[in-house]
Amino acid sequence: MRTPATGASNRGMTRSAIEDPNDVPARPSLPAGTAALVGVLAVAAALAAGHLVAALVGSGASPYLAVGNAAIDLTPEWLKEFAIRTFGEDNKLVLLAGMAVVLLLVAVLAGLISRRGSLPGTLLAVGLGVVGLVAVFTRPDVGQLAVLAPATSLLVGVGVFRWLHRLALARVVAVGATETDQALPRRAFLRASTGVALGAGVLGAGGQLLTGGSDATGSRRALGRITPASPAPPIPPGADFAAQGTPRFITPSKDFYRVDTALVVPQLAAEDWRLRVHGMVDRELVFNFDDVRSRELRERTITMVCVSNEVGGPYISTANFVGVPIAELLREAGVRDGAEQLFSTSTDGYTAGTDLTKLTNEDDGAMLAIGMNGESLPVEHGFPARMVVPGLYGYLSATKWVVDMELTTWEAKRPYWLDRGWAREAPVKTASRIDAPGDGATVAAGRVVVSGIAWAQPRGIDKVEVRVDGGRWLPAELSTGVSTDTWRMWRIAMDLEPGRRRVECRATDSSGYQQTGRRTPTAPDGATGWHSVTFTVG
Ligand SMILES: Nc1nc2c(c(=O)[nH]1)N[C@H]1C(S)=C(S)[C@@H](COP(=O)(O)O)O[C@H]1N2
Ligand SMILES: [Mo]
Repeated sequence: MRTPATGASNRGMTRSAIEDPNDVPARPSLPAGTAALVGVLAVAAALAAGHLVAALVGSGASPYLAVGNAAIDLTPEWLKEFAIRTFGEDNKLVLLAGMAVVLLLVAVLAGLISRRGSLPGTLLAVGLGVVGLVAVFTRPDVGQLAVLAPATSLLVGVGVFRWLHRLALARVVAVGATETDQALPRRAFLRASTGVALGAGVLGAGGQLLTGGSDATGSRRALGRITPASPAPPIPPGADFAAQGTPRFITPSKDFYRVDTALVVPQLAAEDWRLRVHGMVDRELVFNFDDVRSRELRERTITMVCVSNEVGGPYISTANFVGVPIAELLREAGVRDGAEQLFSTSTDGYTAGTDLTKLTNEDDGAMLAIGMNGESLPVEHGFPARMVVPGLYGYLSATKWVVDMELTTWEAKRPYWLDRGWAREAPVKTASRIDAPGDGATVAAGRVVVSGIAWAQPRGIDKVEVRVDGGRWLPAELSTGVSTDTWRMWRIAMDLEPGRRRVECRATDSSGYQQTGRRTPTAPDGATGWHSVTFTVG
């Protein structure tokens, strides 16, 4: 009978027969470490070369980033939600790091399966190259030249792999030869592998430098301040309770939440930007940046919130946006009967579909924004131009780096998130959050000030109530109202019993609707439920 043990001993015998020092091995074999090194160096060289070429033909062409972007688009919704929940705004860094680990493993594998001959690893390298090619080819934001980058990666990867493999094998074959005959191949391999490592570093860094010193940052700096003809009313004192732990009323741009699918922030210079308005319109329009900037610019204070914001979550911020009403642009284009959505496209291929009824009335405040908090839009918030629509979650209204607006029907065009489990229409839900005390905090006994935010754009907040340990709801004090398009802060001083206390809050909007306590997840159209925090009164 054959057992695992006998099988093992059989193999053991076979091997010792081959390795008999008196036998000349039929084919030389690379040590595992050397084989792995060859694989890793080849992949590093491939990536670096591709990255450099991508810097010349458009950063979306970088095979590594293109694969990452494709991964984002292909990731199932639950995993994306999990990544956002777990890693917050670092989720893309985690993805890139995860890809690096996978690539490293594949590179090591390519080496290890090629210890005797370079063919298996070559095939794996070609496979990897094809993945890069397909990823770049299917990016919506790159030109035709873009395939040069992954093609370079493929050629360099395969070439370097075979070259180093040959040198490494020559070194192995030389073992057993005389001292001087050994030294030559060993030095050749050493020199080649060091050269590849250094070369990859230089090419990769060069590519990074070329993309990093991007057009957008320089272009943005050159624009200076964006000054509106009609500024937003000044924020009154008492609009926030920052001293008691709420956010400041206007979120500094650097702290403004950021959510998008872009692995590298799209780089679009204002000089190169065009916005095309077309589809079901009487007149197709094309704007450049100066066309927009020289119009009568308005400023509006708007609170934006992400549909992925969990109950109590951080994806909400407020800014002074400067731009032109979308209603004005649509009036000039002349929207035809039958148009239902404004289908907007970003330079990186992201799309959103906004219900036209939210855009045609100028007073509703939907804008094509080119400024934020007195400056041009920060690059990561959509420079040179984005949409902002008060009262709608960002995913279906707030397209950043927007370059195209098509008037069309729901039937004709399907925006990005629609096929990924999110609703076609999603007005902002009435909601509230407790900011202080923090969950798990310990506060001194006596008077405790509980504070937070509430929002219900564009209806506005009328009331916020707080209760302790499931007791009676007590009304909180509201901050000075600014606009129904913005959040509102609240606070309440309470005498709390020592021990662990659980506090909840709920808001009522100006339509009289009271925030539901029913907990629902963020998909498909925004989470509901009361936020609660538990802390210790000590
Ligand atoms: N081009 C582009 N625009 C986009 C997105 C995106 O992924 N790509 N995400 C949207 C989502 S989901 C939200 S909530 C807002 C966030 O805008 P912010 O990053 O400026 O806060 O942008 C919207 N606009
Ligand atoms: Mo969002």
